[in-house]
Amino acid sequence: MFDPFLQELENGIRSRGGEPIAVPEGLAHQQSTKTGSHINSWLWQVPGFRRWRVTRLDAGDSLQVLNSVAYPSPDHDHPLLGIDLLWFGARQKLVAVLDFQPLSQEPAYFDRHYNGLKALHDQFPDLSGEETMRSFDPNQYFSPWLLFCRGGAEQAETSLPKAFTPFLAAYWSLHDQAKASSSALEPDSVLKLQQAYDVYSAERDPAHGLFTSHFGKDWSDRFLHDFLFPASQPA
Ligand code: BLA
Repeated sequence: MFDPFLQELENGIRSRGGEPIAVPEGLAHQQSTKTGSHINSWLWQVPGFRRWRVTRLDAGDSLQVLNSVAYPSPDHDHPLLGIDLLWFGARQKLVAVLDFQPLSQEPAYFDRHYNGLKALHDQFPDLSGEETMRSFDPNQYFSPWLLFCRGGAEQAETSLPKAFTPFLAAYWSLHDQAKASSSALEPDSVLKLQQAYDVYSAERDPAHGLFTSHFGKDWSDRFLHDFLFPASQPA
Protein backbone atom coordinates (compact mmCIF):
# COMPACT_ATOMS: atom_id res chain seq x y z
CA MET A 1 0.00 0.00 0.00
CA PHE A 2 2.68 2.51 1.02
CA ASP A 3 5.53 1.11 -1.07
CA PRO A 4 5.63 4.08 -3.47
CA PHE A 5 6.14 6.33 -0.42
CA LEU A 6 8.81 4.01 0.96
CA GLN A 7 10.59 4.19 -2.40
CA GLU A 8 10.29 7.95 -2.55
CA LEU A 9 11.64 8.31 0.99
CA GLU A 10 14.56 6.05 0.16
CA ASN A 11 15.30 7.91 -3.11
CA GLY A 12 15.38 11.21 -1.20
CA ILE A 13 17.72 9.79 1.43
CA ARG A 14 20.06 8.36 -1.20
CA SER A 15 20.07 11.57 -3.23
CA ARG A 16 21.29 13.34 -0.06
CA GLY A 17 24.19 10.93 0.31
CA GLY A 18 22.45 8.51 2.69
CA GLU A 19 23.89 5.01 3.11
CA PRO A 20 22.19 2.01 4.72
CA ILE A 21 23.83 0.86 7.96
CA ALA A 22 23.33 -2.25 10.06
CA VAL A 23 20.16 -2.72 12.08
CA PRO A 24 20.77 -4.45 15.46
CA GLU A 25 20.88 -8.20 15.09
CA GLY A 26 17.52 -9.91 14.73
CA LEU A 27 15.56 -6.67 14.33
CA ALA A 28 15.88 -5.98 10.58
CA HIS A 29 13.27 -8.55 9.71
CA GLN A 30 10.73 -10.67 11.52
CA GLN A 31 7.91 -12.87 10.34
CA SER A 32 4.95 -13.83 12.46
CA THR A 33 4.42 -17.55 12.73
CA LYS A 34 0.83 -16.84 13.79
CA THR A 35 -0.34 -14.37 11.17
CA GLY A 36 2.30 -14.55 8.42
CA SER A 37 2.80 -10.80 8.65
CA HIS A 38 6.29 -9.46 8.27
CA ILE A 39 8.16 -6.40 9.36
CA ASN A 40 11.28 -4.91 7.79
CA SER A 41 13.41 -2.10 9.13
CA TRP A 42 16.27 -0.01 7.83
CA LEU A 43 18.73 2.40 9.38
CA TRP A 44 20.35 5.13 7.34
CA GLN A 45 23.46 7.19 7.85
CA VAL A 46 22.54 10.54 6.30
CA PRO A 47 24.70 13.69 6.24
CA GLY A 48 23.25 16.22 8.72
CA PHE A 49 21.38 13.54 10.69
CA ARG A 50 22.23 11.59 13.82
CA ARG A 51 19.85 8.74 13.04
CA TRP A 52 17.22 7.90 10.45
CA ARG A 53 15.07 4.82 10.79
CA VAL A 54 12.39 3.36 8.53
CA THR A 55 9.98 0.48 9.16
CA ARG A 56 7.51 -1.29 6.93
CA LEU A 57 4.92 -3.71 8.32
CA ASP A 58 2.96 -5.94 5.98
CA ALA A 59 0.10 -7.74 7.69
CA GLY A 60 -1.84 -8.16 4.45
CA ASP A 61 -5.39 -6.97 4.38
CA SER A 62 -5.49 -6.38 8.11
CA LEU A 63 -2.73 -3.75 8.25
CA GLN A 64 -0.03 -2.03 6.22
CA VAL A 65 2.34 0.43 7.91
CA LEU A 66 5.07 2.83 6.93
CA ASN A 67 6.82 4.47 9.86
CA SER A 68 9.90 6.67 9.89
CA VAL A 69 11.72 9.06 12.21
CA ALA A 70 14.71 11.24 11.33
CA TYR A 71 16.80 12.80 14.11
CA PRO A 72 18.87 15.80 12.94
CA SER A 73 22.47 16.15 14.10
CA PRO A 74 22.62 17.79 17.55
CA ASP A 75 24.26 20.89 16.15
CA HIS A 76 20.91 21.80 14.59
CA ASP A 77 17.76 22.29 16.64
CA HIS A 78 15.15 21.79 13.90
CA PRO A 79 12.32 19.29 14.35
CA LEU A 80 12.45 15.55 13.81
CA LEU A 81 10.76 14.18 10.73
CA GLY A 82 7.88 11.94 11.84
CA ILE A 83 5.89 9.66 9.54
CA ASP A 84 3.28 7.13 10.65
CA LEU A 85 0.97 5.74 7.95
CA LEU A 86 -1.46 2.90 8.66
CA TRP A 87 -3.91 1.25 6.32
CA PHE A 88 -6.43 -1.22 7.75
CA GLY A 89 -7.51 -2.85 4.46
CA ALA A 90 -10.38 -4.96 5.75
CA ARG A 91 -11.99 -1.88 7.27
CA GLN A 92 -10.77 0.50 4.54
CA LYS A 93 -9.44 2.75 7.27
CA LEU A 94 -6.50 5.13 7.03
CA VAL A 95 -4.55 6.68 9.88
CA ALA A 96 -1.98 9.09 8.49
CA VAL A 97 0.30 11.26 10.57
CA LEU A 98 2.98 13.47 9.02
CA ASP A 99 4.70 15.99 11.22
CA PHE A 100 7.83 17.99 11.82
CA GLN A 101 8.11 16.91 15.45
CA PRO A 102 9.20 19.92 17.52
CA LEU A 103 11.83 19.93 20.27
CA SER A 104 10.12 22.91 21.86
CA GLN A 105 6.63 24.41 21.94
CA GLU A 106 7.95 27.99 22.19
CA PRO A 107 6.42 30.47 19.71
CA ALA A 108 9.92 31.53 18.60
CA TYR A 109 10.77 27.91 17.74
CA PHE A 110 7.58 27.56 15.68
CA ASP A 111 8.28 30.89 13.96
CA ARG A 112 11.72 29.67 12.94
CA HIS A 113 10.84 26.23 11.64
CA TYR A 114 7.20 25.92 10.58
CA ASN A 115 6.48 28.10 7.54
CA GLY A 116 6.73 25.10 5.21
CA LEU A 117 4.47 22.83 7.23
CA LYS A 118 1.94 25.60 7.91
CA ALA A 119 1.50 26.06 4.15
CA LEU A 120 0.90 22.33 3.66
CA HIS A 121 -1.57 22.24 6.53
CA ASP A 122 -3.62 24.90 4.70
CA GLN A 123 -3.15 23.25 1.32
CA PHE A 124 -4.39 19.81 2.43
CA PRO A 125 -7.44 20.37 4.67
CA ASP A 126 -8.46 16.77 4.00
CA LEU A 127 -5.44 15.59 6.00
CA SER A 128 -5.57 18.35 8.57
CA GLY A 129 -8.63 17.40 10.57
CA GLU A 130 -8.60 18.29 14.22
CA GLU A 131 -8.27 14.64 15.21
CA THR A 132 -8.13 13.80 18.90
CA MET A 133 -5.07 12.01 20.22
CA ARG A 134 -5.84 9.12 22.52
CA SER A 135 -2.40 8.04 23.63
CA PHE A 136 -0.12 10.97 22.88
CA ASP A 137 -0.22 14.50 24.23
CA PRO A 138 -0.64 16.83 21.21
CA ASN A 139 1.48 19.44 23.00
CA GLN A 140 4.52 17.24 23.39
CA TYR A 141 6.62 16.52 20.32
CA PHE A 142 3.74 17.28 17.95
CA SER A 143 3.22 20.56 16.14
CA PRO A 144 -0.04 22.48 15.70
CA TRP A 145 0.30 22.03 11.93
CA LEU A 146 0.72 18.26 11.73
CA LEU A 147 -1.09 16.46 8.95
CA PHE A 148 -3.23 13.97 10.89
CA CYS A 149 -6.13 12.16 9.29
CA ARG A 150 -8.33 9.25 10.25
CA GLY A 151 -9.96 8.63 6.90
CA GLY A 152 -10.77 6.08 4.23
CA ALA A 153 -9.85 5.03 0.71
CA GLU A 154 -10.48 8.50 -0.70
CA GLN A 155 -7.84 10.10 1.55
CA ALA A 156 -5.46 7.15 1.12
CA GLU A 157 -5.62 7.14 -2.66
CA THR A 158 -6.04 10.82 -3.45
CA SER A 159 -5.06 13.27 -0.71
CA LEU A 160 -2.12 11.40 0.79
CA PRO A 161 -0.24 10.77 -2.48
CA LYS A 162 -0.66 14.46 -3.34
CA ALA A 163 0.66 15.59 0.02
CA PHE A 164 3.51 13.14 0.54
CA THR A 165 5.96 14.55 -2.03
CA PRO A 166 5.57 18.20 -0.95
CA PHE A 167 5.76 17.12 2.71
CA LEU A 168 9.16 15.49 2.16
CA ALA A 169 10.31 18.43 0.03
CA ALA A 170 9.30 20.86 2.79
CA TYR A 171 11.30 18.86 5.33
CA TRP A 172 14.42 18.79 3.16
CA SER A 173 14.04 22.51 2.63
CA LEU A 174 13.73 23.07 6.39
CA HIS A 175 16.82 20.95 6.90
CA ASP A 176 18.79 23.01 4.38
CA GLN A 177 17.69 26.25 6.01
CA ALA A 178 18.60 24.98 9.46
CA LYS A 179 22.06 23.93 8.27
CA ALA A 180 22.62 27.38 6.75
CA SER A 181 21.66 29.27 9.92
CA SER A 182 22.76 29.00 13.52
CA SER A 183 20.92 26.85 16.01
CA ALA A 184 19.21 28.56 18.95
CA LEU A 185 19.66 25.50 21.17
CA GLU A 186 23.04 24.12 22.21
CA PRO A 187 23.97 20.65 20.88
CA ASP A 188 23.79 19.21 24.42
CA SER A 189 20.19 20.41 24.79
CA VAL A 190 19.22 19.16 21.33
CA LEU A 191 20.57 15.70 22.11
CA LYS A 192 18.81 15.61 25.50
CA LEU A 193 15.51 16.65 23.92
CA GLN A 194 15.84 14.04 21.17
CA GLN A 195 16.55 11.42 23.82
CA ALA A 196 13.55 12.57 25.86
CA TYR A 197 11.49 12.07 22.69
CA ASP A 198 12.55 8.42 22.68
CA VAL A 199 11.68 7.95 26.35
CA TYR A 200 8.30 9.64 25.93
CA SER A 201 7.46 7.82 22.70
CA ALA A 202 8.43 4.41 24.06
CA GLU A 203 5.98 4.96 26.92
CA ARG A 204 3.10 6.14 24.74
CA ASP A 205 3.52 4.40 21.39
CA PRO A 206 0.24 2.61 20.64
CA ALA A 207 2.10 0.14 18.41
CA HIS A 208 3.61 -2.00 21.13
CA GLY A 209 0.50 -4.10 21.70
CA LEU A 210 0.21 -4.63 17.99
CA PHE A 211 3.83 -5.77 17.67
CA THR A 212 3.39 -8.10 20.63
CA SER A 213 0.34 -9.73 19.06
CA HIS A 214 2.24 -10.38 15.84
CA PHE A 215 5.79 -11.05 16.95
CA GLY A 216 5.65 -11.92 20.67
CA LYS A 217 6.60 -9.91 23.73
CA ASP A 218 10.35 -10.57 23.83
CA TRP A 219 10.99 -9.50 20.25
CA SER A 220 8.66 -6.49 20.53
CA ASP A 221 10.30 -5.25 23.74
CA ARG A 222 13.70 -5.43 22.06
CA PHE A 223 12.41 -3.78 18.90
CA LEU A 224 10.91 -0.91 20.91
CA HIS A 225 13.98 -0.21 23.06
CA ASP A 226 16.85 -1.20 20.77
CA PHE A 227 15.53 0.01 17.44
CA LEU A 228 12.51 2.33 17.55
CA PHE A 229 13.52 4.40 20.59
CA PRO A 230 17.08 3.51 21.57
CA ALA A 231 17.42 6.21 24.23
CA SER A 232 14.56 4.57 26.16
CA GLN A 233 15.26 1.84 28.68
CA PRO A 234 13.17 -1.25 29.32
CA ALA A 235 10.79 -0.74 32.24
C1 BLA B 1 -1.35 6.08 16.06
N1 BLA B 1 0.35 4.39 15.31
C2 BLA B 1 -0.88 4.77 15.83
C3 BLA B 1 -1.63 3.60 16.10
C4 BLA B 1 -0.85 2.51 15.73
C5 BLA B 1 0.36 3.02 15.24
C6 BLA B 1 -1.24 1.03 15.80
C7 BLA B 1 -3.05 3.57 16.67
C8 BLA B 1 -4.02 3.66 15.54
C9 BLA B 1 -5.17 4.57 15.82
O1 BLA B 1 -4.98 5.56 16.58
O2 BLA B 1 -6.25 4.33 15.29
C10 BLA B 1 1.39 2.19 14.70
N2 BLA B 1 3.39 3.34 15.45
C11 BLA B 1 2.76 2.36 14.78
C12 BLA B 1 3.75 1.48 14.25
C13 BLA B 1 4.97 1.99 14.61
C14 BLA B 1 4.74 3.11 15.37
C15 BLA B 1 3.49 0.26 13.50
O3 BLA B 1 5.66 3.75 15.91
C16 BLA B 1 6.35 1.55 14.38
C17 BLA B 1 6.78 0.90 13.35
N3 BLA B 1 3.66 7.77 15.47
C18 BLA B 1 4.94 7.58 15.12
C19 BLA B 1 5.45 8.77 14.55
C20 BLA B 1 4.45 9.71 14.58
C21 BLA B 1 3.30 9.04 15.14
C22 BLA B 1 6.84 8.92 14.05
O4 BLA B 1 5.55 6.54 15.29
C23 BLA B 1 4.52 11.08 14.13
C24 BLA B 1 4.26 11.47 12.95
C25 BLA B 1 2.03 9.59 15.29
N4 BLA B 1 0.59 7.59 15.54
C26 BLA B 1 0.84 8.90 15.67
C27 BLA B 1 -0.31 9.54 16.22
C28 BLA B 1 -1.26 8.55 16.43
C29 BLA B 1 -0.67 7.31 16.01
C30 BLA B 1 -0.44 11.02 16.51
C31 BLA B 1 -2.62 8.70 17.06
C32 BLA B 1 -2.40 8.35 18.50
C33 BLA B 1 -3.39 8.95 19.45
O5 BLA B 1 -4.59 8.91 19.18
O6 BLA B 1 -2.91 9.45 20.51
